[in-house]
Amino acid sequence: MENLQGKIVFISGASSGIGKACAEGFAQAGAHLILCARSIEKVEEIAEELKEKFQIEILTCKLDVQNKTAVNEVIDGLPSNWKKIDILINNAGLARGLEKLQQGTMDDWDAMIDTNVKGLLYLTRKIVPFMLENKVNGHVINIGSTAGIHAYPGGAVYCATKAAVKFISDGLRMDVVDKPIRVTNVQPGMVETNFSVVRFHGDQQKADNVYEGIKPLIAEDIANIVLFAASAPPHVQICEVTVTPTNQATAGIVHKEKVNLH
Ligand code: 8X3
Repeated sequence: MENLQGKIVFISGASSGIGKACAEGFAQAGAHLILCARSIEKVEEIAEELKEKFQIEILTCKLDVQNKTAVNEVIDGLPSNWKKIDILINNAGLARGLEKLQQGTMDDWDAMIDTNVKGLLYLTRKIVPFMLENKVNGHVINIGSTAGIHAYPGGAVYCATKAAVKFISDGLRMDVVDKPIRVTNVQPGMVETNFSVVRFHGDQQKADNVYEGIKPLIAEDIANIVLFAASAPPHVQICEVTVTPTNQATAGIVHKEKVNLH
């Protein structure tokens, strides 16, 4: 396997969940990190802890990937030695709402499309040229979803954004086929993070119900797969990984043990 020591890894949405778990995994592997999130306080806290524990360098940035101007400014403003990014992890993403489309909230749609699709595109557009200029063995790792393979009721827009992540990954892989750049789309099913709390606008009870009666994946399960793809030898491109809990077959087909019937 490839040594990740000293590589520069850019992670969006690094303040929690899969992004945070990836930060921990790559830090442990000795990589240097650029951690971005809307909450600078949270990423700074994570950075302090990881720097001390693993003796690595970390740059933190406050960034809402929906904001094209902010993406341009943050990436253009990186110190030149930090622009030599080896691995981009497009993790920032969210689901909002589970209403039928005809009852959906347009602001929720904007947040999902602007973050999951446009934000991912903006970062990729800015960072892939650095990989080419710096002649690194670059790697773009997108966090897609099983929701991008099969739609489910109430998920039309979220599922569409993750289908877009799949096709952006496939298209980019073609666009860099003659370059030393790998593109991986990791498509997790149910992962217990703050994903459902965000989807239900902070309703913890509704979020807990999603994972009741099933053992969901945890963020570290996904980080392990991201690390595996990143540390494969440079000639090995893991194009796509789909991972679900054992009792989930597709985005919409889940077996749950009946609990708390009374
Ligand atoms: C998350 C997968 O099925 O919970 O991306 O929407 S699902």
